This record gives sequence, structure tokens and C-alpha cells, in this order.
Amino acid sequence: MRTSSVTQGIVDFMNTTRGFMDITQWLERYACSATESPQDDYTYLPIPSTKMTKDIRPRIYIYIYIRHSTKLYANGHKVSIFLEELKAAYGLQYDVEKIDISKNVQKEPWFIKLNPNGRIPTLVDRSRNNFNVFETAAILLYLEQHYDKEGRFAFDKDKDPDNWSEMLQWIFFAHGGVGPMQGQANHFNRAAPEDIPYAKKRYIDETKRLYGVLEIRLTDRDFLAGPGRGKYSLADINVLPWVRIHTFAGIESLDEWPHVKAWLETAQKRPAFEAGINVPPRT
Ligand SMILES: N[C@@H](CCC(=O)N[C@@H](CS)C(=O)NCC(=O)O)C(=O)O
Repeated sequence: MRTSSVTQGIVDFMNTTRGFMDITQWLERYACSATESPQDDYTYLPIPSTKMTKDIRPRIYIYIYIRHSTKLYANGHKVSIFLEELKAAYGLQYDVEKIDISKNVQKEPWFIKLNPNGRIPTLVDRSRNNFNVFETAAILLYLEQHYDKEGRFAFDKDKDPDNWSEMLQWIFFAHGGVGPMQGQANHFNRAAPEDIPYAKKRYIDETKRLYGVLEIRLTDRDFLAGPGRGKYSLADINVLPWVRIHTFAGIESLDEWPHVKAWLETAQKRPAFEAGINVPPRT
């Protein structure tokens, strides 16, 4: 049963006009119906030959969200911006699977196997035996380790340990601070079923405080990590998508933090940044 099901899946895969079927359909039809060794379910993804991988199938698969507006969610954009940078720098190809988080697709068993946290984005790397990665900062570091071969967006851990450490410090600062705090500010300003002024103020004030920390760092430099005025790196990519959507959290403008504002404007001029925030494309 398992073999014939998978074989039929590969036939379907070969027959589709785009070269591959919608992955959710594929999983529903073949992988999720499997009854044997649950941890193997997603290895049923049709793994094509090297030639097909090169010609048809992208190597990196990113599960991201679809909602009414794809413009306002920072976590997926951290990853899509970096993927676009890697595409521009090295020609890395990737594909996007849109997950409707309003329908809780991210809580379904097949997705929990990819990401126990049940959240997007989640990455599956077909070229590395369908290795999957969750948590945005970990995804960025994974992509950098495997696909930024010239170290254009990071620092050499062995030869340049101090700048590597500083980059990590700013990544952790954002992953544990800006993301969660601004996320709560978003929630209490936009989504909470009741108006709780204390919570709104608490999370907006904390987000502003964290922007103040970024402002201190950026006062005499262009980017968060790196020698001199710094280098555009994962440290920046990891937090800029949050700063970009500050109004959503109830922060009307960045005028209070002029260096943060200039930093965001500089990044927004990068074609890969612009391309990344348009992922997934509106349909
Ligand atoms: N710490 C996680 C946060 C991911 C996250 O909160 N994703 C949100 C969308 S921006 C999500 O999937 N929400 C749906 C849910 O919580 O079920 C990361 O950095 O990857």
C-alpha cells in the first residue's frame, strides 16, 4: 500500500503541468494517510533525481502563511527576505507553501511533525534529506551555514569570533525581545477580544524601549553587527521586518528613533528586501 501510494504520488508529481502538485494536496493524499512509522511521513515527499532537483524542484521549501494581508507579519518575512538575498547572491531557489493560519493548518498533525511549536514559518530542506527547521532565528542561521558559502551575511565563527558573537547577541536580543514584545503589542492593539489598556501600554512601552536600544547601537553605525559602521547581516534581517510594521503594534512613527528609521530606509532599498516582503505573492 505504502509503495503503490508513493509511486502514484510520484506519477502525479510527474504529470502536473507545473512540475509538482500542491504539497498540501500531496501530503493529504499520500503522506498523511500513511499508517506506518509516523516520523517517516514527510519523507514521502517526492524526492526527485538530482537533475530534476536542479531543473524543476527548488531545494528549500518554506511553509509560510496566507491571510487577508501578507504585508503585516514579520516572522515569515525574516526568512523570505534572507532567501531572496541568497537567491540574488548565489541563485538559491526555494518554494513557498502557503498555510492558512486562521484555519489552524499549522496545528494539524502533519505540520506538528515538522514544527512541534505549530507555527510558521517552518523550513524543509529537500537537498538535505528533508531536514526541517523551525524558529526564525534558527532558520536564518541554518540557511547561512549551508547556503551563504562566502559569508556575505554573517561573520566567520572561527576567524572573526567577536563579530560573530555580536551578531548572535543582536539576533538573540530581537528573538527574545522585539519579536515577542511587539507581537503582544500587536495582539492587544488589534486582536484581543477585550480592550485592556494596561496590556496595550505595557507592550507598546516595552517595544519602544527596545527600539531605544537599537537606536543606541545604530547611532554611530549603519548596521547592528560588524566592524566600523557594520555590515548588513543576519542581525539586521532578523529584526528589520518587525520594525517595518511598527504601526501595526500601535507605534505611529519612527521619528523618535532617527537612526532606526534611517536603517530601515536603507534596507528597504535593497531589491531582495522588497522581494522578500512580497512573499507569498498575493493571488
Ligand atoms: N518564535 C517563533 C514565532 C512564530 C510565530 O509566532 N508565528 C506566527 C505567525 S507570525 C504563527 O504561526 N501564528 C499562528 C499560531 O500561533 O498558531 C519564530 O520565530 O519562528
